[in-house]
Amino acid sequence: MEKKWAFITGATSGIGWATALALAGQGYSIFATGRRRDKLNELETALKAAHPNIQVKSAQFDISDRDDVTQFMKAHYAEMAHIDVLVNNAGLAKGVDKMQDAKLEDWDTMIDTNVKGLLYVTRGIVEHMVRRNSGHIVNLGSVAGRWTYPGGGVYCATKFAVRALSEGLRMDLLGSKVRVTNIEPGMVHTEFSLVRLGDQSKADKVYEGMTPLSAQDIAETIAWCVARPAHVNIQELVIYPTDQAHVGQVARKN
Ligand code: NDP
Ligand code: 8X3
Repeated sequence: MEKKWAFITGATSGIGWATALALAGQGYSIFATGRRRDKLNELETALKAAHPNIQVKSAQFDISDRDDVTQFMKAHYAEMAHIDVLVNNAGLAKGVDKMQDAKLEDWDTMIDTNVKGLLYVTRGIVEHMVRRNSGHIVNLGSVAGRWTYPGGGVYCATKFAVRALSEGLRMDLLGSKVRVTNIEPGMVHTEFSLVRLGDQSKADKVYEGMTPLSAQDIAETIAWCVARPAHVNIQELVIYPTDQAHVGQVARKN
């Protein structure tokens, strides 16, 4: 039987890494991407050890670099034609500054990665899914794509954009069998806060006294969405930790 392939961006850490393992557990061969080659190698080793029957490939590129993505898609055109599941996971927040104080480079990084990068990768793969009349695109949105919070305006705007893009893509794909799911988690303990705040002790404080979601919680949810029968499309899912009622409303034990 022909292998099924999942293409996962940002698989070097957190939700992407856990999703690679979860989908491999469902028998998917994995095409993992990210910017850190050492982590991609580590993931390849872990996947092959846990799931010897699947195939694993990886590629190192920056999704926010349009030329990089275009070059990758051209060079791997035949392989992209066989991707069954695309998980647009790579993304990040930079800083928590008020807009009047923020660094323009942080805004560029978030918008270029979370919005433009997601679009570049999607464009390279979705045309093949349409041609084959099958496929599933899972986008990593966020509760930040529904509700805004102080110091998060631009990150939230990128995740609002991801929700709009998921909705728009579903409309453009209507009539085909290609599914689009927008996953919208609250607080998940990954490298996210370290990347955002640039300091491990500040990052640790974000999760102090509460139980956040794990990357595996989200990976299992993604795997469940993908495993629904072909006529079922889970369009959107909001997932909070029990200790979080809303953005900024967290129950902490002292
Ligand atoms: P991590 O920081 O652990 O992982 C982010 C991944 O994105 C890494 O693998 C990183 O890889 C990759 N990445 C970042 N920028 C680029 C780029 N320019 N090109 C290619 N890859 C890139 O965070 P999470 O696992 O938490 O984040 C995954 C997704 O989930 C993000 O879209 C995030 O916004 C979203 N999310 C996270 C939540 C949380 O609380 N953690 C909640 C809701 C949504 P590398 O550095 O190797 O390039
Ligand atoms: C990450 C969740 O609430 O930190 O998307 O913005 S939050």
